[in-house]
Amino acid sequence: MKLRDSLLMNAKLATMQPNRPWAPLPGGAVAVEAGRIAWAGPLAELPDRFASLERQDLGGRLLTPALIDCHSHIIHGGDRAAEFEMRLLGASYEEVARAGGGIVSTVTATRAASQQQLIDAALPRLDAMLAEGVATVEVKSGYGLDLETELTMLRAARALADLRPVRIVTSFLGAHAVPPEYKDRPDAYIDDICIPALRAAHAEGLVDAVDGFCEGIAFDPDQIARVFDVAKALDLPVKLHAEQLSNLGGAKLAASYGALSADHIEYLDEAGVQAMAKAGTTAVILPGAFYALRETQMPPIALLREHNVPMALATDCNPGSSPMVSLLLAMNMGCTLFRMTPQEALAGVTRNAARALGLSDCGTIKAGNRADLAAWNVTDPAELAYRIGFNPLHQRFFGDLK
Ligand code: DI6
Ligand code: FE
Repeated sequence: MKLRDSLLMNAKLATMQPNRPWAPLPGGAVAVEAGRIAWAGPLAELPDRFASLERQDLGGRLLTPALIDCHSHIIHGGDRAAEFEMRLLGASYEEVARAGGGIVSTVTATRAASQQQLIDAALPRLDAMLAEGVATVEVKSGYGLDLETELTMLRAARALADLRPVRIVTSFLGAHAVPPEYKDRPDAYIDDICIPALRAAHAEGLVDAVDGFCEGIAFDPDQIARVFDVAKALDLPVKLHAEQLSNLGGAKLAASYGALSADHIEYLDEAGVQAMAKAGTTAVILPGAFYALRETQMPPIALLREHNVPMALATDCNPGSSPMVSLLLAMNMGCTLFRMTPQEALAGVTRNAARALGLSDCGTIKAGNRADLAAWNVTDPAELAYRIGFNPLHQRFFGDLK
């Protein structure tokens, strides 16, 4: 529900503020004014000026910040079920891509779709996310790979925020794959299409950040750097799909541009971890892609922890490598596959996910933040990561700022 002026009370608050105890406080209350958190703490300490707010009793339930999916490709045409079958018979993700399938097959389907068809296809995916307490979703372009379709994807992404109570953050991912018409001419694609499309999308206010795919089947670090130079000139933050299938030094490159995040990073080495730590770049861990591709190389969680690199978790919802919409499942996979702690998993879909998007007004329960909150039918917050395929959401609150 939308929340404008209200006092949520009788909640166990997991504020997710850094350096605060993990154990949620019982008897907690959150005062909301004009869609923002005005105050949070024990009800007994409620300042008088909030006493007249209309009260909602949460029955002792856990209250967390609403969840944030900081890496998704929910706007796309078609599906890749046939490729799923090919991969089960033994073909690798790279083999499928090199044979003209993979990302390029989704490009064909996306180009064939209208903006309305892209929106209609994305809404059920978005609704599944919202049903799990998500209030902010990052959405990438990157399945158009021509100027018009890249813009259409981003317009469709922006339109989602008018159709549902959700905050959409966009990333321009023109450097996602080389389209068939530029086969073996990646540099020409970057110059002729990717950079002009970025400029056009930015001029239309469609771009919140610039992303790329730095990989043998996509673009090398020099090509990504040329896109990032333009992003920098436009004053747009960058992020990168890096070290997913091999180590090309993408995370280090991204860090040198002060990237918000480096994502996937299964093949990241210690030098890359150090570069990210120095630049304050968040590690976005995507266990759905690891799982779906039957990857065996694990992201360097212990090194990231050791170097205090903040870790986020996201679905990477896309039709090829991570056909997954559940952020709760991503939390479970982060714990079970990578031994992240349940605390890290919850921070990864709240506080650190906000960081990966460069947002400072969500992801924690504190005064000034948007009143994007989630109430859960659980007693211990570790339950959010522990159950599999079960949705304990009681209610999602979306700050009504208008
Ligand atoms: N890595 C991913 O996980 C998505 N893009 C990328 O660069 C998946 C793209 C796809 O297979 O459709
Ligand atoms: Fe991705």
